[in-house]
Amino acid sequence: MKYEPKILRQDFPILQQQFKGNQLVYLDNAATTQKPKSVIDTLQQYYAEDNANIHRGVHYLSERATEKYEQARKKVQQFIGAKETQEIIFVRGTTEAINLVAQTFGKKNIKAGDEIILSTLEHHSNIVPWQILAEGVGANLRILPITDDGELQLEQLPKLINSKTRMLSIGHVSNALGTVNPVHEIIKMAHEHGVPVLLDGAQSIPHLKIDVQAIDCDFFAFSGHKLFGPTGIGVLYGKKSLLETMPPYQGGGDMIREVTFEKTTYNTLPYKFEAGTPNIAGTINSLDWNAVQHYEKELLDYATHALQEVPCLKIIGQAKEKVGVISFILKDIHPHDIGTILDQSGIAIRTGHHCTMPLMLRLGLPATARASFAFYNTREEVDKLVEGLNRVIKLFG
Ligand code: 7TS
Repeated sequence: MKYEPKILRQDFPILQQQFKGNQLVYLDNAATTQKPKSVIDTLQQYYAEDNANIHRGVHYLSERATEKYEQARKKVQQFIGAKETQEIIFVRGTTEAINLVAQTFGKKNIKAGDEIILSTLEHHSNIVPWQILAEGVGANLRILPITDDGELQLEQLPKLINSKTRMLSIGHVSNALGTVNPVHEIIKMAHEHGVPVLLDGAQSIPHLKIDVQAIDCDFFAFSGHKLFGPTGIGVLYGKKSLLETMPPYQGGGDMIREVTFEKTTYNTLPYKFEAGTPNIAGTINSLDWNAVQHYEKELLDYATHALQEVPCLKIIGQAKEKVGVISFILKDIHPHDIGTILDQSGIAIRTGHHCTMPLMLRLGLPATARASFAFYNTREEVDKLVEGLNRVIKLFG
């Protein structure tokens, strides 16, 4: 069947809107994706017909809500190729997932003088939780550097891994540059030294088919809202053998087996890590998302060529393997000015440091403009972006 983004996008009500007299061109999908009607309807239906707390009531509604919540866990398990549902922990998003691992696995296993490897490409969400941990226990961060094209310097990794390395936490795809990292090789190298690997999958899950068993990562974190779902829901995948050894993250309802003032015993996986009432409605959504990688690659190639034709535009991040993102600068025009002028024509991009300040420092840039794509974007939208950028150039002479 032919891939028809123009038909697919009809399922996304927000994309039908006009802004300031122009059809919305939404190119900020790395920040958050838009939601199809099926997701919006499921949320509405949940609160209108199914709402009850889970794992608690004996009544019909509670049982039904629990069933839907657990069905969602099963869907996620299948979606990312995990071995068991017990390995799927619902959290608020990527940020919470990484903090959970740092504060539980990290606190238990990382001691003074130990080392944690990150890379220059990381989002702040995959830096600061490790920094907080490292400051607390006296551990050190080691940083895998990048090339000027925005690729990891993989050959440096063997020099960074040593007997003090306790964790390697790395983004699968860079949100700022779109670089796809060679995670198979990285994980193989880390495992040869007995080092566990957390993959920040926030930007890979919307673009690549994920199979956590094939990748063999020890933890994988992602956010629902970057995958056409609601905000406030995300997933931490962890290998069961590791999750079982980890202490709980937050204390509260649902995560316990028995509580007395003297001692509390904890629930089994995955509930041990799901304290309190979660975002139940957020989990219950269709994830029947067939791979659209071919179309997205074509669109990214089209956009890359089109943007290269814009006078004085420089694409930042020229990795051989990229998905979803084009960062760029335009002469000495400040990216915020580019974004503001494009916005007047209904074109939404992101400008700034993209929560990757260490990467911007490495690139010697305060900020970039970033267009980021989803499967519903079209070549016509890319053309409008190019027209918009030409208007920016005219305005700024
Ligand atoms: N990791 C990566 C690689 C990300 O791109 C983001 C969000 C996060 C973690 C945090 O995800 P959250 O859902 O927990 O907030 N990235 C962006 C972005 O590129 N623009 O806005 C948010």
